[in-house]
Amino acid sequence: MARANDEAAALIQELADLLSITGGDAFKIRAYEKAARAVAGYPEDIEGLDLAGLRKIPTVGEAIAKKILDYTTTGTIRQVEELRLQIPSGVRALTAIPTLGPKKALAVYEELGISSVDELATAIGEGRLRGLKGFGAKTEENILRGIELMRSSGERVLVDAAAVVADEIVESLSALPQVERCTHAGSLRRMRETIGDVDVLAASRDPHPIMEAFTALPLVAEVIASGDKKTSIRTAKGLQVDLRVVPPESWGAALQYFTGSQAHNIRTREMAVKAGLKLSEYGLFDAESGELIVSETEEEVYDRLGLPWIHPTLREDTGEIEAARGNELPELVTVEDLKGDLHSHTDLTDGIASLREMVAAAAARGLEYYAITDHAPNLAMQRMTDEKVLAQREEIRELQKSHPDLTLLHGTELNIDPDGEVDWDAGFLSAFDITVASIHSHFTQDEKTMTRRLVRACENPHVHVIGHPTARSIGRRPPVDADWDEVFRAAARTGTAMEIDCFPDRLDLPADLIRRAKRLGVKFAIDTDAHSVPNHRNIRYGVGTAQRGWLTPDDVINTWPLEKLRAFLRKT
Ligand code: DGT
Ligand code: CA
Ligand code: CA
Ligand code: ZN
Repeated sequence: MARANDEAAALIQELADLLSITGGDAFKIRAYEKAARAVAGYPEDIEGLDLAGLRKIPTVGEAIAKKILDYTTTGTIRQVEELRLQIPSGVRALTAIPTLGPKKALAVYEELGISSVDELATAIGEGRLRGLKGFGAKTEENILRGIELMRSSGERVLVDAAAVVADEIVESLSALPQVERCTHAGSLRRMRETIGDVDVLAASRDPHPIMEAFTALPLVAEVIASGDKKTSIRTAKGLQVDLRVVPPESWGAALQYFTGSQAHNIRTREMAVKAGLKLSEYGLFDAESGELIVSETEEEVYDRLGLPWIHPTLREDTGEIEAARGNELPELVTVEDLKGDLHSHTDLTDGIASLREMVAAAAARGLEYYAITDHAPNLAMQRMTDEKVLAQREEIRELQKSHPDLTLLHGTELNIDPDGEVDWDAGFLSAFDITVASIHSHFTQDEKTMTRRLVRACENPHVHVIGHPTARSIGRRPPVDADWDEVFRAAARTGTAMEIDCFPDRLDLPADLIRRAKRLGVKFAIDTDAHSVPNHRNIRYGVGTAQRGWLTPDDVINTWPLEKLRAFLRKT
């Protein structure tokens, strides 16, 4: 449904990028960027909307509405096509480096004739950027980091892009009469933060029509290989999907095999061998007789290996087999355990929905409490003021009356400045129900300075949650450098929660750091950081990340009843 919205948003964002290369008006560029986010987050399908309908999208005025209409009628935006022709493709190739802005890309292209990422990496190695105005050693280091990030993310996609495709396929195939079971497996079932390809598994005695229906799905752009056991396709966006069809009596073994990880499977296969069994993609067999052992569920497979069922998010061979053997697997936190969300934005700052709409979305999630945490004044571009935030508090009190089952908390997202200080004074801060404090600038401080900065934020009695603590953006901005154990010890000591931000390009804290923090006694908040109504759906990715970090409901403060949460927020 949202595909037209996503494509239009991508074109508007490209327009902003192209304009910033050609030196367009900064105000206009910002307006396009904002509109791109608004279109992507708009719950209604833009296909079929007329000019008046399009103008109802927040932040979309007459001019942008016309461009969107251009897209929905012609499939493209004419101005984008024109600008593409004006800008050398070499410059555009360079702007794909996340840490290289359009101006600098243009400079290396014009001054040095560099028009590819490889050429740029070589030029930096040879010191050829040294003479250029505005290019210091720090810039070079940043560009190299960006190139590295870009190369390491390779062809992988963010988890939400894979999940949307997988959901659509599983839904379509499940409706076929031949399909007895169907689900996704692979890294997506394990909730890895990036996905190489999507693996879908179906159980049936009649695979042929299923494969035919699969290759005929509208999202298929190319059939890579087709057979009755396995068929692979590629979507228009270049994502590969492998579909395997297995007989129903092998479902459990096949699902276990294709969920992986490979490292986990090596361990389970070894255990099978020791038990006189053979475990493969074709099923679970008696090693001696070769007889198939019916294993319709994963539980039966693990049970045969002498283990309790292991949750897919734990299957990375990082201690789960040992924990399973000792009956010490964690009871993982689930979406249903969450009673509240402690980080969200409205159109008072950079959100695109009103307070009323965001609160309605929280109520629809069945939450018991919900914090509104718009940006604080030091993030100047958000134009927050004391008056605005106090007026919002009044508005929330008023709105509370129509939501007897949902407690509204008035909070704010503070900015941790380079020294670890935050916006507003203690008096003003103490009137908020909750605060989230985040790093929004000075991302490249050295480890010692950054550690001190985060520790000071934890030590602030008015800071309750550290928002997206590493400030990374997957594939675009590396995590900040800090001595995380020291930060986590400070968080545990002061009763400051670490956030797990659910945005698929953040997932921050990442799972490995969550596990380290948990060992040091830290508590967590799984927050959507929603800037729109549909952003609430990202909760599954944050919960998946928390599960990969082995968290139980008790580790997560927003699974707690409100009274227990309030006691935690008193930070004594
Ligand atoms: P990805 O696609 O790179 O994000 O990661 P996965 O884990 O989805 O990997 P994929 O798609 O190559 O294979 C799906 C699962 O199938 C994998 O997690 C384990 C299983 N698998 C695939 N090939 C092998 C193999 O050669 N040996 C073993 N033990 N398992 C395999
Ligand atoms: Ca895969
Ligand atoms: Ca695969
Ligand atoms: Zn936020």
